[in-house]
Amino acid sequence: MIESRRLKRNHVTQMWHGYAFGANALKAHYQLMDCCEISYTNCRYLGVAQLVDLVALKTTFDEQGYVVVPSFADVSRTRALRLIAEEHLATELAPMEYEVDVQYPGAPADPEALGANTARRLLQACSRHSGFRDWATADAVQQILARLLGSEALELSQCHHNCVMTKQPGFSSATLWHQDNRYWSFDEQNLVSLWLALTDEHRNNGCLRVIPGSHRLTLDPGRFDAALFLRPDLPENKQLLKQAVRVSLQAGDALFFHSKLFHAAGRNQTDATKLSLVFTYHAAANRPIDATRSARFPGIAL
Ligand SMILES: O=C(O)CCC(=O)C(=O)O
Repeated sequence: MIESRRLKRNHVTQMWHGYAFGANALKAHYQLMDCCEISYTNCRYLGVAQLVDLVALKTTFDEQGYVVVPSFADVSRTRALRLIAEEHLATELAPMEYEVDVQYPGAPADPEALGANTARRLLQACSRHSGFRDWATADAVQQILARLLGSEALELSQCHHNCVMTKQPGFSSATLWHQDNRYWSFDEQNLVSLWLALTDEHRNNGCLRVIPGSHRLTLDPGRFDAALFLRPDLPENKQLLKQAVRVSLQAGDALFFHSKLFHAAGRNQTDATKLSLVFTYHAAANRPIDATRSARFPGIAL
């Protein structure tokens, strides 16, 4: 059902969703599109079994600022990554960020408050487990990113994201509308994040909402608050937010999104933990600005 909703939303996405698997599908696809370029990765080692039309994917990404690749990670890879995350959560393996640290709506107010030590993110994913790093640097991931960023030479930033995001039952907070460029200081505002759902993500557990096409907007500084969230009180922002759509994901689905795409997420109102593995990439030629948070750790060259 999720799939059919997506298909209705975007015909271009429909083309490659519809022809995602198998040799017959590939033949059918070529009959439909004789000039497309196919990346076929079927590699058990990587845990990726997916046929992706890179041309259609790039078209969707450029238009919408995001694109979903369903079942990008196969079931066993997704499970393995989820188990690592669950173990690190259970043992509170540092470095971690807690709900009280973010002070987002719904977060406990101070370190003594109930739920203050609820996990929000497992930080430094690439260095906390080789499984995370292998996923983040997998060939299939690189092929898509090279197309989206228009560069073969890529870097994975270790300075933000590079984490497992969690939304825990009970004490999770909401993230207000923002562009990820609030975290980044680079020569160019052109970074792409890869969000892999390790568990299903939907309305009730705080899945992402996005404003399609908003990565092409340039808004006056007055539209934002001091923390660079969109001000909800302004009529022009209210108008913009009417275009928001929910990005429901099933475990194993991957969302690629541009650092200028406006997005937000709600609280987890279920009794199960939501887990998402998130990394951000940029062209190697796009450099972090010295002495900013984006230059704190070296990028990982892909
Ligand atoms: O899951 C969420 O609350 C959204 C997180 C997010 O958008 C971010 O960290 O940039």
